[in-house]
Amino acid sequence: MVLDKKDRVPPGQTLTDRWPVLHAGTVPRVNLDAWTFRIFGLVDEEKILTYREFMSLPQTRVQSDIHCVTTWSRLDNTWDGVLFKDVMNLVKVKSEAKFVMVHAEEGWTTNLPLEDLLYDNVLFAHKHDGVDLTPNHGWPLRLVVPHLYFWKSAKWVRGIEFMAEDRPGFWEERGYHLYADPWLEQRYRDDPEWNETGRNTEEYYRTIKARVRKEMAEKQRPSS
Ligand SMILES: Nc1nc2c(c(=O)[nH]1)N[C@H]1C(S)=C(S)[C@@H](COP(=O)(O)O)O[C@H]1N2
Ligand SMILES: [Mo]
Repeated sequence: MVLDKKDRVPPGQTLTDRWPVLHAGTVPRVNLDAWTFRIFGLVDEEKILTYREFMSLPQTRVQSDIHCVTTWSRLDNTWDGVLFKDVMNLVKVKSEAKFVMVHAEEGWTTNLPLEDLLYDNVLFAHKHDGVDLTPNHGWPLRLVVPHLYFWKSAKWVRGIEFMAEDRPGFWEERGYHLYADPWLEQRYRDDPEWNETGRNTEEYYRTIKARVRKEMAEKQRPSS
């Protein structure tokens, strides 16, 4: 069944043909020779892949829509990369594992239920619309989870950690929803800033962004 374009846009979202760039902090400089992908946590044996090893895994092309919590959506994106389940098959995951923490450069993280990552269109992508990702969109590798708000689609991924219990990632610790279903508008959890900003998405986002920028600046300031 092919859905009408308007039926593919979740509540509160507006379509864009542009592809905005959004992240906390700066675009990391990545050295492919030193790059590794670590599979750890509740696995029988931890595994570390080099860039070459990761890129030699089975390649899949999928098409999907992007829904960002800041209210833009972009339809029909083509991604090339390696399905999450093909990466997971490299290890034996313990049966207690129910959640995954995705780890990116500079300690950035996001949490997801394991079963959501096993969908046929969830992959670690290195190409968008047929061309290599640019550094600001996550090169050399980013996760793509189309059915959740786009902050779950970690850029510059470096590893996955299997966990028994859910644990909030970077934005989730700062008030973003733990699950993030765009069709249910699961944008934020109830936190003081969300209520203080009158539950206005744009105002909240500005406030929380300002706080994160301040936190990051403090972290980057050389300690005396
Ligand atoms: N490592 C990392 N990945 C990240 C983020 C980030 O700050 N760091 N931001 C997320 C957010 S909020 C969004 S909307 C998307 C934006 O991806 P884009 O810049 O390619 O549009 O990346 C997500 N992945
Ligand atoms: Mo976002």
